[in-house]
Amino acid sequence: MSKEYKRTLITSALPYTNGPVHIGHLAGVYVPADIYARYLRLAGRPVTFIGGSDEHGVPITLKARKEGVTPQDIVDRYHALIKKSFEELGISFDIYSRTTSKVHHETASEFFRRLYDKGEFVEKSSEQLYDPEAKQFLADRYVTGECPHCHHPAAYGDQCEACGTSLNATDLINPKSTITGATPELRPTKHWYLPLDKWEPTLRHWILDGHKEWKSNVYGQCKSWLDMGLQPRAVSRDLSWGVPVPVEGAEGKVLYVWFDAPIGYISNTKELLPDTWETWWKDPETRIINFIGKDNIVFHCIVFPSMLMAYGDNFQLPDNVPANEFLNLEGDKISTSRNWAVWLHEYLVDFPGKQDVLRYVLTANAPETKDNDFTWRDFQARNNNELVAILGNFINRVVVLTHKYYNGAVPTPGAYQQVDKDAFAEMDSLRTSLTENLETFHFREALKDAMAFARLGNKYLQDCEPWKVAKTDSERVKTIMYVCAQICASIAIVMEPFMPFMSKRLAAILGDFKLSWSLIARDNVVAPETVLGQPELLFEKIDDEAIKAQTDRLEAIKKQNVVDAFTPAPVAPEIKIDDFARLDLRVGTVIECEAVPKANKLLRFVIDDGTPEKRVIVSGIAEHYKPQQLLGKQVVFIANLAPAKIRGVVSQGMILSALNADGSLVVVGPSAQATPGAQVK
Ligand code: B3M
Ligand code: ZN
Repeated sequence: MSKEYKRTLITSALPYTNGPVHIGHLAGVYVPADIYARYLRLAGRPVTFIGGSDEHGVPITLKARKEGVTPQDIVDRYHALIKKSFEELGISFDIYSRTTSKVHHETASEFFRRLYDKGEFVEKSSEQLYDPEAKQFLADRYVTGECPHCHHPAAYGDQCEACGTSLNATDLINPKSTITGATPELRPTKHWYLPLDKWEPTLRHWILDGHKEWKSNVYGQCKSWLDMGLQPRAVSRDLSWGVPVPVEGAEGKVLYVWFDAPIGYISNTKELLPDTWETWWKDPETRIINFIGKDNIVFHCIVFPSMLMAYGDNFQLPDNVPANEFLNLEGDKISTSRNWAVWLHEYLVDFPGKQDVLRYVLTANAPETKDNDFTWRDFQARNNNELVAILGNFINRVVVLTHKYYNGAVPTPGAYQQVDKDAFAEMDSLRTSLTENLETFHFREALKDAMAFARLGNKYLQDCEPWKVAKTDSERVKTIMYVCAQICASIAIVMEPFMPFMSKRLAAILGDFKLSWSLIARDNVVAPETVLGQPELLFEKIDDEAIKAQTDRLEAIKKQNVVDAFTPAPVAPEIKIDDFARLDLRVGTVIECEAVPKANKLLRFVIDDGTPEKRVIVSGIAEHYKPQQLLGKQVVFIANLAPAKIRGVVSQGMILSALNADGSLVVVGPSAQATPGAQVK
């Protein structure tokens, strides 16, 4: 931060209300934004923390159509769910509003209108896919068809989920509208474009020269966008859900969701502070910080700033955009559509009262500089080995000992020895490092510094050994326990941004002092005679069973996803009836079955094929069937397959089976009893 600011406006990306929020959103955006907001408040610096739901866009209309409800129903459902779960996690928004609000519609509409009136847009016609039956233009997501790359039969107009290729709807083979099934046709449509190229020199100077301190992932992305050269970008869409384009001749058109959503930050500030909102947006002494995920960088660093500059009127650009990378889950990309996520609202039910644990783990493991992985094992280990064993343990020892020696009343200290002075000095230097890390958005490092206060406390106790000293020097014990109470007080403060629930409980135990950043490492924050609350466990161990329930759930989802993703293999080249007639398929009854020694995949069958000789067939299905499982069952086999020697056994044919989507295998047999040796035609 190069200059002194009077106030900080913190925004956090507005989540789409087409689903609940998950740990990826939390680690990337909301937990860091909340840490920063809480830190500034403790430091006594004016701050407004803006949140809200992004309720427009195509995915919401698609979800509504799929469920047979209105888009409004969808956004009402998820806005309520998201808002409530954020509250429960302690995300301390000053406002959490929504882009369907009246204030927002008016604000976004006025914003567009002003740019339009100032001549900041260019109007352009282009050809787009149109559904002649539904009589509407189709967003890419509303078109499906065959993927031109992998020939998956149901690729979307913007992407094939089978092979991952990005597509244009017009690339699809045999495209169909998902609304009516009709074949779309190309029709011209008019849209408004914001010429980003006009702002390129200003953006270049502002970011590349002026903000070298931005995180390298953010700076790097901006630089590569700018180096590629900016193009005009359409800011309207043919869609019925959104903020209507407020000009004549724009029926059936709405503002592009990425045009209206960032204006939501402004609308929500307006709703919170109807009289003073402009100070938070237009005064150069306001510092604006946008917390976002990496997929939002271009919109926050290029598009929205261009919109603000086009609007003029002294709107301030962000001073920093600390975007995070992505969090993965158990080694796989988090995905709403594949249900591969830990959902916040479910976590809150499965781990009641453990909001701080999630906040802690997501911060300790935050994807600040690269993508990172959340695993339930790591979650358990961090809780048990760090929160319980280091932090909870120190506080518990202090409270228990103070009750044991002094009925809970903090004793009056005597003169300090070197070890006591060292403890304060060390806390002081930790405070410097902690503050520096928070100021520069290095929250993982900041959390390490905060935990170092607890480590320091444990070490102090271990070095001073009050339980031994008590036998010889009761006055010295008073000083030790007094210093311990001061360390606990510093812990309550430094942990507040990260774990506000435990911090509140700890402050209550310490006599409910008012938390303030200026009190870190200070003496006499908890005064002598203060009676400490009863010992309580601030953290509890999380057992293997709770973790297994979560990993089992993920395992089941993974299996389900494989089944859902199944598409039948392409049909083999056509054959003639004569080709089929050469194949001699028959029914037989299994009369013996045993494992083939030293071959873990093979079973040796003796089949009653209606002949006195019977028939031996070796089949590679031992991973799917135990030998006795198929005894007495009827199977279909190829009778005229040339015999082959497999592991020393001559196999006279092949048993037919089907491979299921989930990888399991079933042997094929007749639907009712058949005569052994009967031909299958
Ligand atoms: N809703 C995209 C997202 O959740 C979008 C953010 C808007 S911030 C103005 O990734
Ligand atoms: Zn494909």
